[in-house]
Order: sequence, then structure tokens, then C-alpha cells
Amino acid sequence: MDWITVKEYEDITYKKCNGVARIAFNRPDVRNAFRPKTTSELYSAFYDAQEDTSIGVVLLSAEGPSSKDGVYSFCSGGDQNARGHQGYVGEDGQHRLNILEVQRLIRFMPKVVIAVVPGWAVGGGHSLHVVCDLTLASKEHAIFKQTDADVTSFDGGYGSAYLAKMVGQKKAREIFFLGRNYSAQDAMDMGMVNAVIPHAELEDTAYEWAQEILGKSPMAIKMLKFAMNLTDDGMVGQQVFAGEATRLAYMTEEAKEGRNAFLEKRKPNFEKKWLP
Ligand code: S0N
Repeated sequence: MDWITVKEYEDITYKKCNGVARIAFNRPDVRNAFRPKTTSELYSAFYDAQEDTSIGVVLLSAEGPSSKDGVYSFCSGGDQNARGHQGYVGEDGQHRLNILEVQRLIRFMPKVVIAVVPGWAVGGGHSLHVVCDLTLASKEHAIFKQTDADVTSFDGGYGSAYLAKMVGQKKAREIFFLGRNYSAQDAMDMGMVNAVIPHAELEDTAYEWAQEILGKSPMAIKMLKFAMNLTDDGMVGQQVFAGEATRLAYMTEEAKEGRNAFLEKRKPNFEKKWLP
């Protein structure tokens, strides 16, 4: 694979190869915790991947291991050093909650996002894997854990309520209320991981899954993702799905006639085709 760096960032790496974008946390010495700079960079990279029509699948992964102790991490959530009294503080002194904007971009982007978990997925890092469409986890090193209730920095949205839809209410409550460690196999047995992969093969496998998805119909993949999101996303889910229905309607002769009639200041002739 010839990954090409798209843009140099400080807290993440961002590369592309054959229709796949790879966005990776790059703060391994703090278990890939995110600070406001990290979330801004994530947003920028995800937005670029969303807008690039050559990209169909995004891998959210992590660089590592830590240079201090060789431990692998996906993401350990919000950087507790950047956490002020009103939230996480950026270099400009502003308090932000912008990881939620990153979550929404992942959730609503018309492309498949795969979480590639090489190590710890903790707190807000756990929530990120939950919001991704698929999760692949390292057999040897992935550990899933929720510390939100330990540090009073909690995700009451997709990270918990959507997780409960994924693994069931009892398991989700156990994960959050007890904050235990779960292996990749435990996570797969619960239904929040798609496959447990030997660590050395994790990245290649993620790329292979991406290539398999890229062989499918882009429109079908997009509509299926939005359809599966719809029931959990309320009116916004309907809006996203319906926006795509409108886009498809624009492609019909009927829509062309509606637009032309307006521009030509005449009554539209829809030929009365009320299809069954
Ligand atoms: C990940 C854990 C379990 C790893 O344990 P391990 O292997 O024993 O390593 P440590 O020695 O603990 O850590 C190694 C070094 O990394 C630093 N570090 C680790 N995690 C963080 C972190 N999150 N922030 C800052 N530093 C971190 C350690 O300090 C250590 O550094 P050195 O080597 O210098 O001593 C373990 O590390 C752990 O439990 N980490 C904390 C996990 C955590 O509690 N995360 C926050 C949970 N909450 C969120 O993420 C909320 C997210 C959020 O932002 C949000 C979500 C929804 C709505 C709103 C918000 C919002 O913006 O507030």
C-alpha cells in the first residue's frame, strides 16, 4: 500500500490510498488522548475525506505504541490536562465540547467509517469507536473501558445511549457503572466489535475490508447507512435520509420539468405519470 500523506497535522496523521482515507491519533505517549487541537484536526481531516469523491471508506486508527512504555492505544478520550472548569480548553483559552462535532461528522458522513483499535479504547475514545460504522480490534492489545463515571466527564449521547442499543441495556450499564476492562473478544461477544484480528494483521485487514466495501454500490452503501441511522437519530436522521431522497429525485425527468417550467415561466407538464 502506498499511503500518501494528505496534510501534516500535529496531533493526528492523515493519509490516503486507493479510495481509502486513514486518519490516526498521534499522541501515543498520553494514550492518544484528545485535546481541542486534536478534535479540530480530526474535524478538518474527516471533512476533507467526506468531500473527496475518490474516498469511500475512512479508517479511524492510531499511531503507536507509546515511546515511554510500548503500550498500544486507540484513544483514551478527553485529555484531562486540557480540562478546565467549563470543559476542555484550547490554545485560544476557549472551552469547547467539539468532540461531539467529530462524532456527528462520522455519524452523518455518506461513507463507511471503520474504527481500527490497536490498544486502549477508553472514555471518549470508546465513544468514538461506538459511533463508527464498524470496529476491528487487535486480538492481543485492544482493551475497551469506560472511565466516564470515574472522572465526571461523561458522554450521554451516542457513547452511552447508542451503545445500549448495540450491546443491550444491561451490558451498557455494566460497562459504564463498573468501568471494567474488556478484551477484544469480550467486545465482539457483546456485539460492539465486528472482528478480532491478530495485531500484526490489523491495519492490512482494515484496508482489505475497506477495499471490499469499495467494490459495492456507493449509493446503496450511503442509503443503507442513513437508513440504519434514521430510527435512532430522530428528525435529524429523517432529514439526512430525506436529503438523499431529494437528491435522487433531482435526477428524474419530472424534476427537470419542474425546474424548467419555473425558469420558462409556464405551467409544468408532468405528463401525469403516477407510478404504482
Ligand atoms: C487509558 C488508561 C486506562 C491506560 O492506563 P495505563 O496503560 O495504565 O496508562 P497510564 O499510566 O494511566 O497513562 C499513560 C500516560 O498517559 C497519560 N494519559 C492517559 N490517558 C490520559 C487522558 N485521558 N488525558 C491525559 N493524559 C492521559 C497518563 O497521565 C500517563 O502519563 P505519564 O506517562 O506522564 O504519567 C488510563 O490512562 C486512563 O484511565 N486514562 C484516562 C481515561 C479517561 O478518564 N478519559 C476521559 C474520559 N472522558 C472523556 O473522554 C469525555 C470525552 C469528552 O470530551 C466528551 C464526551 C461527550 C460529551 C462531552 C465531552 C466533553 O468534551 O467533555
